[in-house]
Amino acid sequence: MTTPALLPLSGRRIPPLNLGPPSFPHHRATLRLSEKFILLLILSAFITLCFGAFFFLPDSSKHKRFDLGLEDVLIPHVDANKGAKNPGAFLIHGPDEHRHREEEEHLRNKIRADHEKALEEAKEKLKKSREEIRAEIQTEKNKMMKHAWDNYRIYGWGHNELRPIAKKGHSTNIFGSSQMGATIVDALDTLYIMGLHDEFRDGQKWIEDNLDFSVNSEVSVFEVNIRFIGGLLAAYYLSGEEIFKIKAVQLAEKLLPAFNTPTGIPWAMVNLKSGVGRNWGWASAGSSILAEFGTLHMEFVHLSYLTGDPVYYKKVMHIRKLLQKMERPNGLYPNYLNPRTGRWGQYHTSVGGLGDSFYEYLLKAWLMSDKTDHEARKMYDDAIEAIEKHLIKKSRGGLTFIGEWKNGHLEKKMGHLACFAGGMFALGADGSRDKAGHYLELGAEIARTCHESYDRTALKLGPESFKFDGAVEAVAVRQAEKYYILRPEVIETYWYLWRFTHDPRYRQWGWEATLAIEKYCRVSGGFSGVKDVYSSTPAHDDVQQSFFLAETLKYLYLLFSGDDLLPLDHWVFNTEAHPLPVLHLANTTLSGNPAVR
Ligand code: DMJ
Repeated sequence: MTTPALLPLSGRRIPPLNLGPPSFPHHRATLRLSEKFILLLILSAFITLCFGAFFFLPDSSKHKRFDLGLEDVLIPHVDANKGAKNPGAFLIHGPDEHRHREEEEHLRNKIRADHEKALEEAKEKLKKSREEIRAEIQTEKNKMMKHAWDNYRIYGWGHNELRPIAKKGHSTNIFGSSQMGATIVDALDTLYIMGLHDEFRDGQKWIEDNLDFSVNSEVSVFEVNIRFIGGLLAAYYLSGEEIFKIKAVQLAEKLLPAFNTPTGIPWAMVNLKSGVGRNWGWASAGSSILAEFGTLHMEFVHLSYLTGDPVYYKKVMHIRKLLQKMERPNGLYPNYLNPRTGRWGQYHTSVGGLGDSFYEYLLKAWLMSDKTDHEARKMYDDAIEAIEKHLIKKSRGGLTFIGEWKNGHLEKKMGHLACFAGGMFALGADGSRDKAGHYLELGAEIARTCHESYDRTALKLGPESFKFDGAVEAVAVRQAEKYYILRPEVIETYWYLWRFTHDPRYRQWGWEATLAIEKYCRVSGGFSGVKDVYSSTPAHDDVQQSFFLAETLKYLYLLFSGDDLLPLDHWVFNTEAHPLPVLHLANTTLSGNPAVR
């Protein structure tokens, strides 16, 4: 296969942070905003020191006051036996006077020495090259990622996830029964973006040597698509390493049998070896889930683009056409669709779990097509209009929330997952039917509500789900909804809002979340979720989710980086935060172009 014209390939070498294809704006030669900020900090530290010196070094007016005999009153003398509270301790008695002056002299010398040392350090810092300063900033910014990755590397290598307290591997049924290194694949692009190139190469080596999809293992089609195919494609586009594309295509071939249903709506799960598919036992009337079969488009379009094989594109377009033909109660898409009968299951609509990324992918299909996929944009606009009409409300206290629609009734409950919608509304504002300002505002309101859900807890971390019920606002009520599992959605929304508004509150809120994660989720073996965000002494759940490395830490990093890092007019993030480039498909037909890219 030839190399896609889109890519800046450089053989086996991982190129520096030149993240875009040749037509993309290159990394600026000048210092980024954050670096300028650090330089400014150093400079202001220097100035502060000078002021400090001015105020703290011996000053003659004080000596004059001593001469006037006021020193007894002005300088408290702490008697080790009696303590400063003893009124007598303020008096300096004759025999102590000499010792007191010696102590003062000693203190002055110390301040002077400290001052000179700090001054030297500041001077040294200013002597450093731009590259050295940049490297130091990088180290500070990716410390959390290093901690998460290094511990996974030590205790969970090759397993899907990590138990950071038990210090061993972990997995759930979404990844099947095999060790597929989900954390490695999910984390690759974050490592690359953060400049952790040794770690990236380490991950790449594991993938080359170990990642094998011919295993008798039943996996979630959706999860494997967003984390593995999305992760591999992003790693390929960023690094240009062919191995990632090869693995992504191998895996996609293994997922194709899931589409062998009477309607072409895929099963939720498929056995990678036998190709046998089935749905989750808990899903209404044997249905497939909207957010699962509706979150394949981005990756599958890229697969057809990269391989020249239309099969992937056709599968996802078939799903879209089928959905377009279906009647929608109140204009809303229910979360459940039976892949045998093609009928809706329970009439439950949500922008949180079960529905969320379906809406996200309609918008992103349009963005990814360089805004030419008008069909996707219209489906998004229509869906959001119905959602706004039926699901979005304001609480008594003035918080905008997205409820869940169940059989004609609005449940005033919002999931942490639904918090991603703040970012989605902001991202979709441009291109909306004359309502750009409205959607940006709506995105900001959702961000505020989700921030409140964090702020109203003991840990300053958000619960899995929160209610709006009478006096209860943005607070979890049931014990089973009080956990935080290192999810990214709120930070994701802060980042999009920051990119579009540059309102400092989003960095402030992101910083609050960072401190809370550091304080309550960091353990010696990595990062863990917590079971109750309202308890000031929370128990850990002992799971370091792969999406923490793929999404949460990446969004935080981007929130504190310049806008020229992965600009949004060139990159579209899949629902697991894996960046895929905008496709300029002017003369390309994905549905059957034999050209191999
Ligand atoms: C991620 O795997 C993806 O963001 C998905 O769309 C739903 N949420 C989880 C993390 O919370």
